Amino acid sequence: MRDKRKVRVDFRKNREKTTRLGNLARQLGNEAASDNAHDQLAGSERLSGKGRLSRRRTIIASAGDSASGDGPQRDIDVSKCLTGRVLSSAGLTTVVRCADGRRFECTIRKVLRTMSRDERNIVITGDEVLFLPESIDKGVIERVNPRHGVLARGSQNREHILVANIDQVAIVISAVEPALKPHLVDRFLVSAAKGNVGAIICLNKVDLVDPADLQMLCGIYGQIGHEVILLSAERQLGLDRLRALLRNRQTVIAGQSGVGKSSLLNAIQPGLSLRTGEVSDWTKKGKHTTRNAELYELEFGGWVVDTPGIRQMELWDVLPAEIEGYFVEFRPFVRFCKFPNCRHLHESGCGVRSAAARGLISTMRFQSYCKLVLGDGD
Ligand SMILES: Nc1nc2c(ncn2[C@@H]2O[C@H](COP(=O)(O)OP(=O)(O)OP(=O)(O)O)[C@@H](O)[C@H]2O)c(=O)[nH]1
Ligand SMILES: [Mg+2]
Ligand SMILES: [Zn+2]
Repeated sequence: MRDKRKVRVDFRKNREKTTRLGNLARQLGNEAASDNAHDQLAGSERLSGKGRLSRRRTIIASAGDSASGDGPQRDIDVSKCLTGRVLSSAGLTTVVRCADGRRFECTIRKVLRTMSRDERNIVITGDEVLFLPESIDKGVIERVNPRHGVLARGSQNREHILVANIDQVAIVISAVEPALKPHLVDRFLVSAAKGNVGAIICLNKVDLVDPADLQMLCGIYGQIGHEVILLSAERQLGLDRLRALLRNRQTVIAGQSGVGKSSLLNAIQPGLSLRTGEVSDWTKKGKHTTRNAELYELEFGGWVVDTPGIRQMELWDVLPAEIEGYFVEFRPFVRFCKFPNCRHLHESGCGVRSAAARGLISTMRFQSYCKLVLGDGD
């Protein structure tokens, strides 16, 4: 038996709540939840944050049974609930799929929102939830099971969990259009390691370049233990390798807009028929065609989450001193640093910097590290 205890939770005023949710629904309806729109939503949420919390209420919860690590969980009648996986969660509607294939459009029990520290991450794609069915295809989510394997980032000074319960992230970058941003890859790698998920690197649109130009990049990431696949969704190159790496695993496909994330998924499983969009002629950037993170079952085994393009991958909850640990190739050289608390930036007698200067560590990776520690943009 778990310890039962009473928990005091903040309770928001109904009227204010409805107004905000109205805005949320409208915004999601109009410009949808592109990365940008998400960020704007986060901004407006912040304004209406804690200041409006007014009443408190007491609920019964079990100790040591925390909702996605976020605090106590409310006791519910589990026997009346079904378990399912969140396929997508946008605005007020969450689509949940049971193991037998039935789908339910669910709302979220209000008290879950009340208990949550952060509105944005209450229920996210990939979550395993318990919900109370109300009709053949409608229900109410009562509980979110603890998450493992998450990909998260910081956005507007808050955590934004992109997806939950995954084994690996496939970081998609494109050889050209939009231009390659190695620094973004390094940010994804840190975030993946922090979230306890593996990472593979998918270099798409190789049909547009001479593959020889990509060798250095493949070498850098290959050497630090990541699988790098050269792909072309257009010419159907590298797809068998990609399928093999996704088979029977839970993978999130992530990267900038326009790199071809949805195109690659369509290429490995044409039945998905995901919407894809051109890269703008003018800005050479993608147009945020995919609007929500959505989970799909792969016919050859496994699950994938297609996600909206990400412009910025701000790290969340990673201390500058921690970053060094995520650059695995630095490890052999750290012990040569003169100062035990060396940050490997401008300190004298730095083993890591001298290794970079001698070409033992990639300059590109070393620069990424410096940018991350100094908190430099993109
Ligand atoms: N030449 C070439 N073009 C490609 C390839 N893969 C995708 N594209 C094109 O790139 C554009 C963007 O593709 P999407 O699949 O929509 O990109 P995405 O990463 O899903 O973008 P968002 O959903 O906006 O994040 C489309 O015009 C695709 O036709 C490829 O291998 N080669
Ligand atoms: Mg897409
Ligand atoms: Zn050092």
